[in-house]
Amino acid sequence: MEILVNISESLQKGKAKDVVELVKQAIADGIPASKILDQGLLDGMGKIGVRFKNNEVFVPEVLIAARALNQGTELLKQKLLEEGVQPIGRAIICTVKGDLHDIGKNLVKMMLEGAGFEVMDLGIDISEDKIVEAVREHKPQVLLLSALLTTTMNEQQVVIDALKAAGLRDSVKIMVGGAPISQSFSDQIGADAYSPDAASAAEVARTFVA
Ligand code: B1M
Repeated sequence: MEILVNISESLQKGKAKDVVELVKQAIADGIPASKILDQGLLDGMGKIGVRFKNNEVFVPEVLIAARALNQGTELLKQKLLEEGVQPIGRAIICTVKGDLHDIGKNLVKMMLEGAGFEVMDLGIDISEDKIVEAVREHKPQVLLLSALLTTTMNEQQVVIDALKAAGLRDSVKIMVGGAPISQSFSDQIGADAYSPDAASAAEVARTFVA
């Protein structure tokens, strides 16, 4: 449907106003909200994710596209509830204790939302105790930990140990990422997956709820 292609393309260009107008038009045309979401907004965000991964677009373009995505989904929320559309899964994300970097984490969050997850963002500088509590209370399928400093990357291990001690380790898939993190570090600390960038994080998270 042409209007869905236009939504996707406007989103990729970061044209939030056009996205809003087109989404309103699509709703008025009687297109189901789930279709507008999947074939319009999420299609656009998915394509931006691929181009970001290939270094064809950069952080500002992703942030602008994500703003357009948010404005579009805001219009669809009520309709989606009425149609009974469920998120594909629940994820918790944060930057670990002692670390204030959140640009990468926010990108990962946006990609996860773009992939259809309900994402709870605990924020930055989050202690293992708070993470354990959040996992206990909200029972996510996926927990994503971001660390940007060599001095805070070991906090990811601390979180995994705390989840083990709380008997919650096997209740959640743990993904780690951030500039100093590698596959071998992820293996060493017993995480379930490492992702080098936001787009692949969303792809891997999807496999955990498939
Ligand atoms: Co700081 N900082 N910083 N910093 N900072 C770095 C990380 C650093 C490499 C700069 C440098 O020295 N060259 C260096 C770390 C050195 C090291 O540990 N080896 C550093 C330092 C030293 C510091 C301070 C200690 C500086 C000081 O005060 N002396 C201090 C620490 C504060 C703290 O956290 N306690 C500090 C502070 C800051 C600012 C507050 C000023 C600011 C952060 C603002 C913010 O985030 N709101 C800042 C910034 C901006 C940077 C740089 C310049 C940029 C980081 C960034 O946002 N990149 C950074 C240098 C650099 O990377 N060029 C630097 C863009 C972002 C999209 O990439 O976060 O890597 P990134 O995320 C990627 C992937 O890593 C991945 O996906 C993202 C997108 O694809 N990813 C995940 C990230 N999290 C993931 C989680 C996942 C999966 C993938 O879950 C599974």
